[in-house]
Amino acid sequence: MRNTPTILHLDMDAFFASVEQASKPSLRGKAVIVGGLGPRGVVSTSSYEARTFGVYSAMPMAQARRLAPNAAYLVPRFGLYRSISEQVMALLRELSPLVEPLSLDEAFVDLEAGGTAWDEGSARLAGAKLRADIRAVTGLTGSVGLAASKMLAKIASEQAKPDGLVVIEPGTERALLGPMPVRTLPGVGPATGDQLRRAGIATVEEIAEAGEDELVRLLGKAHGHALYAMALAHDERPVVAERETKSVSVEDTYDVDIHDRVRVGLEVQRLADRCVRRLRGAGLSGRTIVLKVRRYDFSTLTRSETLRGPTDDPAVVREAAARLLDSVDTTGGVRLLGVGVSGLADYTQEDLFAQAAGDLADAAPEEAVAEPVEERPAVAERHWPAGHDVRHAEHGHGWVQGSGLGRVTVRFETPGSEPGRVRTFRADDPGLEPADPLPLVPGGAEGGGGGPGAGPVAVRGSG
Ligand code: DCP
Ligand code: MG
Repeated sequence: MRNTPTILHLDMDAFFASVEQASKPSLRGKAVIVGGLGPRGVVSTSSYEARTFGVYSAMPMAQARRLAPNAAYLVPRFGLYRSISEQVMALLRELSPLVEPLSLDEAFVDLEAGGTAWDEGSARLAGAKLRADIRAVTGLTGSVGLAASKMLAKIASEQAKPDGLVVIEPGTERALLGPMPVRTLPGVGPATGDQLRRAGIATVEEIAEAGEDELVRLLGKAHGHALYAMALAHDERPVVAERETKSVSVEDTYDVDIHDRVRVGLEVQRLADRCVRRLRGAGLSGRTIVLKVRRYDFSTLTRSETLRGPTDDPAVVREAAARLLDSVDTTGGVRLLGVGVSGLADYTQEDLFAQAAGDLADAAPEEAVAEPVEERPAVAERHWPAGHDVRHAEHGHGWVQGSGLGRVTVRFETPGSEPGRVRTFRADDPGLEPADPLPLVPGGAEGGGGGPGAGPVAVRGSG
């Protein structure tokens, strides 16, 4: 392991919500919640103001509405988030060829490999300059962690949140990690956390004290060995430059074969949820759901189902995986299960259209994507998803604050303006049309598109 804090981890603060606040002056400093607004929607993220009400990622939207009834509720605009993400990743690539994105808003950078930093002082400067550049180009804040390993760099950026920079000096890692809960370590999810707790191990220090043999006994060879090394702050994983993602999948091997069919079903649901979290984290959706089953005798089966359109909806992936499981005989016992999604697509405006139409038609959003045939009339009609940009012939650029009962309420403001006024129109008002997002920093978007609020942001088109 190197002995300089030259691995950088960047994580943007409340990413989707911060983009919405930068885009909509009236929402700055306010509770903003982004996610699926349909009956089974979940929270993608919440602004820090909304977090004070206890609203967090992955919470059911209905619960969020109870906790924060006065927050602004918006549907995600993935095209916009992706274009901002590309600006941020471009700044990272100026620092080093070794940039490893983990999701739209998160990446590791090996500063030493880029010749950008060689000791603590130069690393600190590079981190501070990066944060300033991100703010100048995107108007957003990101938190930076610097350490001698990926694990510690990620812990550092978590400590830096929001809007900060933390350096973990080499040599101090073990003292820092010791009192932290075991869940801090990569690879420790709720299940492993429970298992360790039952063995009386709650902190990283207690893992180190338990010793490697005990860990291997508890968690199996590979996991136990890896976790023990992490607890001693040994993390040699290199920063790996971006590769094209072909599929997203997760799998679990069980120490004891699972025989109970109900339990197998529950594990598949859990894996489906985990897979979707990863998919969403990467800003992707996919059409083909894959189930992998390794049986007691090591025979391995894969089954797949292709939907009509890409999805990132946990309910859709769960249901498809359950259907696939129906066709697999598991009576002898199962030693490994996996769920994957392939046929990946970037989120497109069309996806959002379908989803929003589903919301308006008061149906579960996934039905608009996964159900066979049957055109919904609402898709052809005009609809106005909450948070999307519009332009009015007379009043100019604004965004949809709400719609329903044949009306649409628009707030007229732009990223560079003062908070704007609200007006209500008929949903079929001929002067009103959907618009592309404007650059968050007036004139700051790449391509230098003229004066304040000039051209629309380049949103990557559908594939
Ligand atoms: N995301 C999502 N569903 C989740 C988790 C995240 O759609 N269950 C999306 C929305 C987030 C983005 O991914 O804005 C980045 O995820 P982070 O975990 O980095 O969360 P935030 O950036 O929102 O907040 P933080 O400041 O804690 O990083
Ligand atoms: Mg983030």
